[in-house]
Amino acid sequence: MLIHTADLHIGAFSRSPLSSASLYALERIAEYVLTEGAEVLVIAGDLFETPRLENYEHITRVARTFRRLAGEGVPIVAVPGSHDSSLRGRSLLDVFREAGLVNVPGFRLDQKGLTLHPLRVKSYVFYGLPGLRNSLEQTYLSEGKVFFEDTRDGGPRILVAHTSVKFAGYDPSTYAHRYGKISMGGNEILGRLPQIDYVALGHVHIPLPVSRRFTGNIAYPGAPVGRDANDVWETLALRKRGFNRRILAVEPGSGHAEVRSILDDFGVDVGVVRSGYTEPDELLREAEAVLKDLGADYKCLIVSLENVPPDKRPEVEKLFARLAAERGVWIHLRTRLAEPGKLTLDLRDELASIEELEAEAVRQAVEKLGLRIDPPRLLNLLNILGRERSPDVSKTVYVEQVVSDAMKVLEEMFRGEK
Ligand SMILES: [Mn+2]
Repeated sequence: MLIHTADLHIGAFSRSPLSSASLYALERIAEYVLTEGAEVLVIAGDLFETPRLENYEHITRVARTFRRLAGEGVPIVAVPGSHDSSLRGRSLLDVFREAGLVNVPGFRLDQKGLTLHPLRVKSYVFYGLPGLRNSLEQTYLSEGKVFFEDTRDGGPRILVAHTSVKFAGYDPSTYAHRYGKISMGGNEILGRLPQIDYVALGHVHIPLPVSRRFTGNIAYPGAPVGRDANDVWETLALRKRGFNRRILAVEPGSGHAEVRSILDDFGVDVGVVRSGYTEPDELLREAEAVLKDLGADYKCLIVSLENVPPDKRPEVEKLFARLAAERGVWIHLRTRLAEPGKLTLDLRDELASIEELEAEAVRQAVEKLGLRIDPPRLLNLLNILGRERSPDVSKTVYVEQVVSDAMKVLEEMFRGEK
């Protein structure tokens, strides 16, 4: 039996109370591996949030967990994900592979395509499809350029794949903003594979299929914790449906597998405050009332506020930032501003040029909306987004240039360089 997980994203939620939640999840998964008597732990990509992690305490805890499993005779098979992959072997996963703590099935990338090498671990034969930058692995798949090097080894064949596929009523194209633009059929991929008994997927953070037990040959376990507010929100949605985050216990048969969900909260509890804007004391009382009922180690609060007067938004942000810091809670604040349509500007006639007029309008809008942005920088961003394409520039080049220029400005804004 295998335990199948993916998308731990260790290193995500950095500098927040949630930053060690995925580590705790990994340690809990290791417990399950041992108590369930699994032969192999499969991690289908995105073990780490980035190829390089700087938090040595986190790296040490990962090493300790891996060594514990190794000591108990349980190997780990992992593939690089879109987040932690580095084709030149410069990722943290490569360090663990070199140390003998993780098995990574090999692959070769050349003009012919992507060739996957078999790797025998215990009674299984593993192939690994890495998640590549810009979902390049999907291009190889859809063009039929993924090849499986054959092996004489017997035993169930497992493909560990970090990619986006369509199956079980799930269409990744509707989640394109999160998982990349290309969608393709799961059966389409499976039809091309040499006899594969189970495809252990990673990349999509919601569990698919959402079933406690099923017979099948492909599944996303989903992320145990996730990496951002969308994932925390989905954790809440799953629980409302009587489900939860999970890992999979997989017993491969011939051409299919018996799969069982092991549901767990992984130490994360999520609460929601929905409210119209009121006085800060009242908002705090509402938040405290929800916090009081959160039981787990990692407390998450999603605060959704309507009708926030624009000039009050900085104050509300500070209020919840302080609460988060004081109470060791991860808080995600969504604010909807009150009557944004009523923004009126007072532009004097004597402004000589369009440039002066624009600058003054942006200055007033920033002030009235309570934005913490340097007006010239916002104007610069607006100009980039409104840039026209000249006929001698291709659409692709134009879009890439606009996005790249806008990202530069946005990065400066988020770094707080006013
Ligand atoms: Mn992921």
